Amino acid sequence: MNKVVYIFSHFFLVVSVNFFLTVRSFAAELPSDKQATKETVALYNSLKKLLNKGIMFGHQDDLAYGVGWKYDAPAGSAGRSDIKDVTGDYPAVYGWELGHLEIDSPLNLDSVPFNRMQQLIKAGYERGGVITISWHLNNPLTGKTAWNPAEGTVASVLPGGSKNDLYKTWLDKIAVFMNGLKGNRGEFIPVIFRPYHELNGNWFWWGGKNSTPEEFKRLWIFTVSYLRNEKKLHHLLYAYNTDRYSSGEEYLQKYPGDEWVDIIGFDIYQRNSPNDKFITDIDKMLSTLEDIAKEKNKIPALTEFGGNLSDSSWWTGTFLKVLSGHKISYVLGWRNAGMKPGGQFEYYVPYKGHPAATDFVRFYKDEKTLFQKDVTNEKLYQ
Ligand code: BMA
Repeated sequence: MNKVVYIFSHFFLVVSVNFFLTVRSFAAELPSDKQATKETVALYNSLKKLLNKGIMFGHQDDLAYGVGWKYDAPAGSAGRSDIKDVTGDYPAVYGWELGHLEIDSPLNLDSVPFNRMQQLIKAGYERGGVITISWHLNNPLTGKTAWNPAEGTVASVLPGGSKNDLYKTWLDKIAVFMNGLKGNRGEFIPVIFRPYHELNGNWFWWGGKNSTPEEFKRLWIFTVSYLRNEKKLHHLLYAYNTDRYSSGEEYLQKYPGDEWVDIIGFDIYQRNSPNDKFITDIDKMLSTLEDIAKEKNKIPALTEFGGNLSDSSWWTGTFLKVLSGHKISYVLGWRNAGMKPGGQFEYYVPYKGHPAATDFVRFYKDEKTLFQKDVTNEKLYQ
């Protein structure tokens, strides 16, 4: 009798373990935040799935302004965009920036009103697009800009440092902003948060020689765990990103660990380098990034770029040429600021009438690139 009970319970155990494993293999994979909201988990899995389909195109501040215009969409319209002016479609990814939120300014460092930004984020999300947010936060030690690499800044914001309390109040403001991002059903809008970008460059107070790997990792982990565990934000995916780099070791030198990162990327600006040199450089970096992403089960992306706008066939002749050999989630063109107060003319994607606009339309029509209409069809949040 005992033997029968034993065999029966053993059989039951084997069946239930198998059942559990089967269910688990069909279930969605979780991002680094194990308590991420339903929509955030869906986005994370959609981004992974989409790697086999194409590369999403993104643009910073796309709905806020472009070359020669600012918030001039007629009330109730879908909103203006340089990308839409040229292609008839919006980008798939919308980049936004929180610099100066920490000092209670109503405008960000590029003069975008934060309340307007929240509305525009919602508009992009409701169309099925992806939201990513960077943060050029001021130097908390000196009160100067993000580009003020004063010695000792990173140590000062870590626990035990003189600016840790101040830094926590800045994160509290980030949390308030993020909590204000809600869709039509009251759900939180998932965000790819990209703080401390270009982390191997020396120009920001957190980057390059301005922090040791240990300090940077502690800064990253403190930030993510404060937002995740203290502020209970569960609609964020985190993007770790460098500037140009020359090896996988360099890329990972300040990597905080898999439990604090979802997306891995780098930023690149072609500036004056010739197209073939740019192709060789970016090709190598993308391959290394894809290898690291596979090994760590993360999502690779080109988190910011600027190309050669004076070449009217750059989009297909150079950029698409190199992208077509890679599987990355998205590329984010930097902002079309137009004429800046200091007299510098800054833009990174063609606007209506620009000599590269025709080629950009070819780039848009290529199967490999995904814009708003493509991702709306993909229902990334379901
Ligand atoms: C830089 C430039 C600046 C801007 C900053 C933060 O690359 O575009 O004009 O203030 O990014 O967005």
